[in-house]
Amino acid sequence: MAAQILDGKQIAAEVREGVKKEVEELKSKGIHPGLAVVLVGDNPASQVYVRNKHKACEEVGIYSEVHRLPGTTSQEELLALIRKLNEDPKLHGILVQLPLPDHIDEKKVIDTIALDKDVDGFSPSNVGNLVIGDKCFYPCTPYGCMVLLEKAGIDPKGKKAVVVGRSNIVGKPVALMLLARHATVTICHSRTKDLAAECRQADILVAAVGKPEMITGDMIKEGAVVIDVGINRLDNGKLVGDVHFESAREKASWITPVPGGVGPMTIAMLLKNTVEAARRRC
Ligand code: NAP
Ligand code: LUD
Repeated sequence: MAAQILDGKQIAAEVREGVKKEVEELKSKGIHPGLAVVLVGDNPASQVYVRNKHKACEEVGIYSEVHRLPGTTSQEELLALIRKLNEDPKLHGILVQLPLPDHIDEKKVIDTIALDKDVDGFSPSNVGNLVIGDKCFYPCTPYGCMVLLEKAGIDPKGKKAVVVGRSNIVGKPVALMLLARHATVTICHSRTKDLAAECRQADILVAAVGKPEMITGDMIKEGAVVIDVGINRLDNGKLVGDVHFESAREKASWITPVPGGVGPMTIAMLLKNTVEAARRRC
């Protein structure tokens, strides 16, 4: 039986509607949530994502400013801008779009963002709080994955979750969030011995690898829920995930499409975190 589609585009629209109401409520109390997005260089995908983040803010009434800096910007110039944004009371969130040019130390940049404005949730303290289950910002993409599961009515409790990928921005945090929801979690990576066997154990499979269509239907347990985080642009311009959609769909009970799955959720959860940051300030 073909899986049901977990429609990220639709669910993201619902999240944005909720955020819009929260923004109105905050504005009635005299608080206008604000976000700064910083883009360094001219990575075409980043340009699309940043434009969409700005548009999404405008739609829900969040004040948004985009700082577009040339790829030749020095690390010190970038850090100086972040320090200025840290001090700006109009701004509740600051996001520096990744990847950064090679000459800039990503860690230094993330460390410079004020903790209470780290709406990406990438700072070491925030991640530490996520690990110990303390109050924190959930990184937007993993947060989006969790909301997708919730909207499909899937409770991770007691289920076997397999996460393919261990990056700091997706794999590790999504594994921690699944663990916090009482799943039994396995994290796979490039040195995992038998990836297919690990994946076949999964009731919930999260793919965050960056390899087009590498997870195929034969690697999926009958009835599994498949969350495809991957965004890969093929030479012919087509956008595909890390999961081979057609074959996986025959096995899964639920599956996210690419595009229209996790991507739009990432942007919606950024809005949610920005409102949360504004709420915490008051
Ligand atoms: P990343 O930093 O490149 O991490 C990739 C992970 O996959 C690494 O942990 C790597 O293992 C693992 N891996 C690579 N080849 C593998 C293999 N053959 N078998 C098993 N594991 C393998 O990537 P990322 O930033 O997490 O992003 C992953 C994908 O998600 C990309 O397509 C990216 O564009 C997409 N993405 C989408 C969103 C969204 O909003 N939808 C957000 C962020 C990222 P090692 O650690 O051993 O190297
Ligand atoms: N850096 C992110 N870098 C890349 N897809 C995103 C993303 C929207 N600091 C920082 O925004 O959270 C971040 N914080 N990321 N990403 C990836 C990652 C970052 C990826 C995809 C989309 C944000 C998105 O809207 C659409 C979809 O999947 O339907 C497709 C858009 C297209 O390319 O056509």
